[in-house]
Amino acid sequence: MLYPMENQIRMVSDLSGIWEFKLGDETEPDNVWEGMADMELIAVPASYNDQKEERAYREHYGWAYYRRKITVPACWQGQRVMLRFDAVTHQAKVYVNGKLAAEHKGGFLPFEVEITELVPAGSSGEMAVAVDNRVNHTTLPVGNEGNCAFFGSDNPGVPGVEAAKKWRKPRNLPNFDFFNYAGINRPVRLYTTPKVYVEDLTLVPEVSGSDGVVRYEVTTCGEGREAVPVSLSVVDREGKAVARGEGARGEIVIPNVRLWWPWPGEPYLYTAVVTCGEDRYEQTFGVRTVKVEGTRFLINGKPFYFKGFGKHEDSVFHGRGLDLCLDVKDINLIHWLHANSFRTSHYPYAEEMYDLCDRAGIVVIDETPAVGIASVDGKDPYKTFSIREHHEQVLRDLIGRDKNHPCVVMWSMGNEPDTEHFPESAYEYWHSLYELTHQLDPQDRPVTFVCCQNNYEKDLVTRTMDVVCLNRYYGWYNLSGDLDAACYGLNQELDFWEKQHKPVMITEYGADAVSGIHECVPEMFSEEFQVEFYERQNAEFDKRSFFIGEHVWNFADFATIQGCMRADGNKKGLLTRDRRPKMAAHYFRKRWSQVENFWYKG
Ligand code: BDP
Repeated sequence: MLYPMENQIRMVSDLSGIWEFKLGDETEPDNVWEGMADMELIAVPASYNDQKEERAYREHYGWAYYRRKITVPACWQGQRVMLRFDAVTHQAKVYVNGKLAAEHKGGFLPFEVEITELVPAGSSGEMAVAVDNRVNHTTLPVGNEGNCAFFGSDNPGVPGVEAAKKWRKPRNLPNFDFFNYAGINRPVRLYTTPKVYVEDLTLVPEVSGSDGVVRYEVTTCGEGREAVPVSLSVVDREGKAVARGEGARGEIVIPNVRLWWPWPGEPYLYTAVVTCGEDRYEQTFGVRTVKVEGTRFLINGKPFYFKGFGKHEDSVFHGRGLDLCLDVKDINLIHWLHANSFRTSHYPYAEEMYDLCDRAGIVVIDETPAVGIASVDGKDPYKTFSIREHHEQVLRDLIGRDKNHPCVVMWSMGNEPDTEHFPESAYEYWHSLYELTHQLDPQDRPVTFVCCQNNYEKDLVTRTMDVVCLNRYYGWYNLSGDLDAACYGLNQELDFWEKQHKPVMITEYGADAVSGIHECVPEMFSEEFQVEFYERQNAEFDKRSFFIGEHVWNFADFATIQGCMRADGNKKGLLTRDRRPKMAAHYFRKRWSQVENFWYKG
């Protein structure tokens, strides 16, 4: 789905601002307007959870309602008018003037609906959005039904505890370690297109000698579109047209192409300008190649070493809501740290972030929200969860949204599913999605998923991915505090992976460190331990030629559900939640300044 853009043809009206809001309950709204008295105020875009000092907001379970007036200006007459939501978490029903106009499942990808007839140009309408924040065995991410909390303290079987359960209110029990922030988390916009319009654009850039070769396809829509001429021209950074194609599809050549390189190389961007009759759409793109060859990950034909993090969209007050200032700050911090990449753990991020990464030369592993696919009560999640269809849809929509970004170099289908206890089911599930992902991506980028600490000898899936991505907590969750033993365990495992002849990277490793706790003899939770943890394990990674990258867990501290394993959230950040560096940030800044993007392992 194309990002809504403003240019000399298309108009955009941003609906960010103060909306009206009310918490609902578990019942699906029949007539959403009935619950609309006594509304409160809420900022959009942002999660609702931290906007008011009430447990009901923080721990809400079920539906919530948003309302505002929308106006379509009279000067939009004759245009097609779209209403677009960049992300509503996790499920949405949109009503315009009392009519259900759109429904969407999944909290991290956009959806849109045409409202040209519903709200004619020159008039206003009432819009209500019902949002459901429940996660269960049909949603991605997955929530646990029943009383099995992720970091729970339910003590099954203990009499008093069992008896107390009847007092437990229904609640979200996320099977994932980030706070279940919900609401209208990303912008809502009205935008126009002419009646015959560009619906989609696919760009597949390749390199041939010193030239760039771009295969393109423009999908157009609207009555009479067959007769409307389509063209695409490529404009360089100075605004000069460097290639042109006529027709909805074709192949064009950019002579003496300038490639997109990860920072500190030059992330050169071109703009594809598409016209379709009256309509016009502009899309920036970069020319770069991505390929896995043997145990190497090649960008523009050179072996790349990933230096970076798993991140979260998470900030004070906004929750998971779009915060452009924070995104820019994070990009600058990534440069400050001499990092070159991150994974959008554990869901697709806001579109604006990918644009920033394109421009700033930051490499992205783009992840779906498939997190928490783990066995409950010993049952096979692949047989008991109803997620496959939704997962396929998410992959379609994710690739549809992000396919043209040069920053995206690999797709991650999900994070830490069970691959050990039901290895055959896991293989069947993930391998069919792996094939689908390859089919769906016009650029056919590498595909992976991220595997959790497990019995890697039993796991049949991880070894078949294009890149083996490992989340490992040697020295933290296991062999806690004992870094000698941790390094021994890690090396045993690395010996196993060496024999698989695949590129291997660590996508998570880390230790909680509470900013300000210092020790002469480093122990867990101190800043010194966090540094030592990384120093010791990085020294092992450096010895392995097939090892293509280190992604620290996490870029910054972040909010989680309360539980006996978390004090004010997860503290594995190199930075605090308000982006102050811990000692480990300074350690990595120095290390990564000496680790080149290319040829680090020769
Ligand atoms: C990993 C998860 C990540 C957690 C991390 C942790 O992928 O979401 O936050 O552990 O426990 O297993 O810190």
